[in-house]
Amino acid sequence: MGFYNHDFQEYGSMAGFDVAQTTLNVLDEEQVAFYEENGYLHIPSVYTDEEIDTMAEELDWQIGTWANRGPGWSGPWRRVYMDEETEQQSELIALHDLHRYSRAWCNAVTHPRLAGAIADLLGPNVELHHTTLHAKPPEMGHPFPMHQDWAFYKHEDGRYIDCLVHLDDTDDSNGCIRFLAGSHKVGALDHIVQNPDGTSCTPHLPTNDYDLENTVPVPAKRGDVVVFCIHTIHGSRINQSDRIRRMVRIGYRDPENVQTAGQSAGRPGLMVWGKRPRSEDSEPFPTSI
Ligand SMILES: O=C(O)CCC(=O)C(=O)O
Repeated sequence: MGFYNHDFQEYGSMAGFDVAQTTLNVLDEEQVAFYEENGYLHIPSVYTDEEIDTMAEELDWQIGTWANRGPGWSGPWRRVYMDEETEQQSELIALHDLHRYSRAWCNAVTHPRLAGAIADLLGPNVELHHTTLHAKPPEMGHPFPMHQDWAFYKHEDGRYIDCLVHLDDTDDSNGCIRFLAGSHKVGALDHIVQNPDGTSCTPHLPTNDYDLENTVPVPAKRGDVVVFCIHTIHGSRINQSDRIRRMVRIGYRDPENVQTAGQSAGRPGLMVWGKRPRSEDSEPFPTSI
């Protein structure tokens, strides 16, 4: 029986996941140790073929109906990564909060195999923070400069994990994700947020100091998820293949890791594993937001 007919707790119990246990739920100790050492982890086959087919179908509907298609991230890095002609033609298809647009994506963000794996890395309590689509169109699909996701949604500490859900097989030819292994250990870094003329640009790390050549490519299959710490430095190359490369990022945090700025700030998320602890000064959510 598929998980689409059940809420995650019910399905989690049926599928043998104990949402309250303190031992590992989905990952093994070697996987946890790899994440702790490198700041990223490739988790194969998180979604079944049937699940990913439904997610891909509804994603294509979201792309056709709601997503934005544009030049993507701004900044001086563009002319380092792309020649003039490519830079003018390169595009990114993006959309935030896919779980608010269709059911398959609501099910995807609460899937017990993913939520259980994140609990293995974060601790017993896991809160959904956001989802973001990054689709790279064929041939000149948008590359990503080296950066930490912390620069986009600043949190007090490293108890935050981003998950890249793969809707297509990836390798370097279509712009797979690449990481600077172990870079999460340096913590949050200042990013470039201004063009030379003083206007603002998308946060990124200096291209002279951070080179994609020094990163580890992590090719993955459709249905796999690659997870990484909010402080892990990463980027990706242009999509030079003849097919679109679709990837969706899901951000999860420990609910006690306070957000200080950026995307989705101040917005409470769904608890996908465990419980939201109450501190002495916290109040129940108001009904006006
Ligand atoms: O989609 C990609 O290739 C990279 C995405 C990325 O850097 C991010 O989501 O932070």
